[in-house]
Amino acid sequence: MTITITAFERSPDGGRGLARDTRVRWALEETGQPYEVRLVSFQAMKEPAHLALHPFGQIPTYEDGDLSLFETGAIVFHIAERHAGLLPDDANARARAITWMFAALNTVEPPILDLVTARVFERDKPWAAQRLPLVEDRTRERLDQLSRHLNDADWLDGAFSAGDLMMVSVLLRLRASGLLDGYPNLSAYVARGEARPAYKRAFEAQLAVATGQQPRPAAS
Ligand code: GTB
Repeated sequence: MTITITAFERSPDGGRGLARDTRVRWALEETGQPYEVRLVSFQAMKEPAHLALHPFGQIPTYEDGDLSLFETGAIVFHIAERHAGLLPDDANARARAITWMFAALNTVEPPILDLVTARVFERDKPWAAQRLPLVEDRTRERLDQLSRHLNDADWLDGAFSAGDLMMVSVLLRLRASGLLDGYPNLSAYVARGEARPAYKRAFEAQLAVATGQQPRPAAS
C-alpha cells in the first residue's frame, strides 16, 4: 500500500515550500518511502471526505492502508518510528531527538507563527505598529536561546534527526522577516537542512505542484 499525503492544490506560498506538507515530504524522502500526493482545494478541505481525515479541515494528512493521521508532529514521528533514518537507535539519544521535535513545535514555532500573523495578516490593523515589536522580541528570545544551544554544532544533538527536520522546517518560516539573519549559526543550520538531498527532493516535489508540473485533479 503506497503512502498518500494531502497538500494544497494551490499553496498560498506559490511553491516556497512553507506549507506543512513539505516537512512530511522531507521525512518520507529521508527514510526512502515512496508516496503519492492528493491535492486538495480550500473548499474540499472543509468537506466531509477530507474532514473525516482531518477534523480541523487542514493539510497535510497521511494515509497508509488502514491508518490515517493528521498533525505534522504526529506524522513525522510515525514515519521516524517506522523507518530508519530519522531517530537514533540509542534509547536516550532517541528520547532527546523526540524532545527536539516537541521543542520545535511547542516552544519555537508558536512565536514564529505569531510573527507571521503580525507581519502578514495584521499589518493593516491600527495597533500593528505597537504589536509587531513585541512579537519580534518574543521570537528573538527563542532564537537567542536556540542559537546558544546550537553554538557551533551542525545539528541539535549529534547526528541529524527528526528533531532537526522539524526545527529547520519551523525556522524556514522566519526567512521573509529577516530575523534569522541576526543569527549566523542558525542561518547556517537552516542552510545545512536545505542542502540535504532529501530536503531538495521534497522541495522540488512541492514546487512542481505550484508550477503545474504535477497534474492537478480534474475537478475539486
Ligand atoms: N498543526 C497543524 C500541523 O502541524 O499539521 C497545522 C496544519 C496547518 O496549519 N495547515 C495549513 C492549512 O491547512 C497549511 S500549512 N491551512 C488551511 C486552513 O486552515 O484552512 C500552514 C501554511 C499556510 C500557508 C503558508 N504560506 O502561504 O506561506 C505557509 C504555511
